[in-house]
Parts: sequence; C-alpha cells; structure tokens
Amino acid sequence: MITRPEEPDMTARSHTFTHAITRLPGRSIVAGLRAVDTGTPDLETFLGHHADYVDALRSTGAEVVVLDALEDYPDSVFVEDAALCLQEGAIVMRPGAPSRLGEAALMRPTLEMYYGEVLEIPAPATIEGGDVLVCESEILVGTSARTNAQGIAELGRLVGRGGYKVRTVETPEGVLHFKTDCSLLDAQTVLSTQRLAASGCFDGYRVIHVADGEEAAANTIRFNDLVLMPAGFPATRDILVDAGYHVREIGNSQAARLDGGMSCLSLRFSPVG
Ligand code: CIR
Repeated sequence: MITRPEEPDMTARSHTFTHAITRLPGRSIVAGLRAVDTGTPDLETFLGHHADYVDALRSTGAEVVVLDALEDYPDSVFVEDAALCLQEGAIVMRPGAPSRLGEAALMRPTLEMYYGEVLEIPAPATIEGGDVLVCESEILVGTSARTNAQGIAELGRLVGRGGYKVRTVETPEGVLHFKTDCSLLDAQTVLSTQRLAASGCFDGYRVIHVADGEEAAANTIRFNDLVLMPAGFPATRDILVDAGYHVREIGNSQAARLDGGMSCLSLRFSPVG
C-alpha cells in the first residue's frame, strides 16, 4: 500500500543536513562481517560506488568529510554504526559486534571537531547507529542482535535531557539492523518493508512500502532534496518517483555483500553553532 504525501516536506530538521562524515573502504573489506556469504566484496568496485555516494551528498551543498580507511577494522566504512549525531550533540555508540568496538572510539576526534564535547554509551550496554531512526519528534530504536535494552536505556538517558523521546521497537528476526528495513523520507513519511511495518511501529506515520521482492531497497537516505537508494530496485524507484521524491540511485552491490546499504555509509548532521 502507498500513502502518497501531498507534497514531500523539504524543510524539516530530520532530513536537512549541512554535513556528513564518511570513511573509505580499505583492503580489509574482504574480511567484513556478513550473515550469509554471497561473495567477497571487490575493493575497486566498492571505491567507485563510494565516490558516487559522496558526490551525491556533496551535490546537495553539504560539506562531506571522507576519512582514511582503517585496515584494522574491516567494517569501518559503515560509519553510521559508530556514532549518533544530533543537532545538539554527538554520542559515540558501543557496537554489539566485538570486532567493531574499536572503530567507534576512533570516530571521536572527528566528532569533536564539530561538536566539542562528545558523549559516549558506557559498557556493558551495546547499541549501533543502524538501529536508530531519528524522526522529527521521536527517536525509534530497534532491539537487535547488536542493540540491547541497556543500550537503548543509556541512549534515552543521554538524549532525554535534550528533550528527545526514545521509543523502543523491534527489529524483525534475522534482520541485521532496524534501518535495514526502513528509512525516513520526510517528517511524516517512512519507507518500509511489509514485515517491519506490520509490527505497527509506524502507526501515525505515512508508510510507503517497498515493492514485493525488493526488501533490500528499504535502506535509503533522505539527504536534503535527494533520496539516495541502492541501484537495482526499479519498482521501488518508480514508487518513490511517483510520490514526488528526487531519487538518486547508487551502486551498492559490494556493500550489500556485507549487509550494508545507503544509511550505513554516512553520519549525517547539522551541528548547532
Ligand atoms: C556489520 O555486520 O556490522 C557490517 N558488515 C554491516 C553494517 C551495516 N550497517 C548498518 O546497517 N548501519
């Protein structure tokens, strides 16, 4: 079912950004985590897709940082999991994947450049950015194999002071992250798989469902006037175009081999001040 927005909202703070942080994939990408082995990612192809992704973000006028690859951390190209960037402050996450703990700490100096003081999720809680969907008036956080109840409680404690409301939702069984299956398209509208929306977690929002068989298209990002989506999902692309969104398709075949998508590849923010 499609609920069509009268006019896609182009002004809300949940999807207007002045900055983004990305990190290049390194040679160690071949050792990245994956649920199912569908082939070894090819670095050259991945670098090409990454460059297209960065160009698309920059084309909206945003300042985009491209950090050097971290060979000791095969999954560090997926920067979204390492931090949460809100307007008022940034928080270093505490990944539930032990091999990714160190890369989160290494994001801190970059965040400090923009925010000054940066908060962090304390041990033993775990939470990854891929489970956090920042909406206009609330933050939805999915419990998953990577994000536990303690992690969500710690996040709630840190952002509660700023007036943010955190709502716990469930990531479907067997799905890596909450946002593997959904994205925010504008202040009122989410793109979601049927299996996730069926949980009722988006009641009160307009929901656009991805086309049947195109579940992997659910992880998009709304970044200023663009919706970046993975290439290869024509039916979902047409749904989004018909709904009035400006869609840019980006190759994602190599990131997909490591269960990664559009949101995982950047931290998007507009720091106050
Ligand atoms: C991992 O399993 O951690 C990486 N291979 C993929 C992370 C994808 N990140 C995301 O969905 N936010």
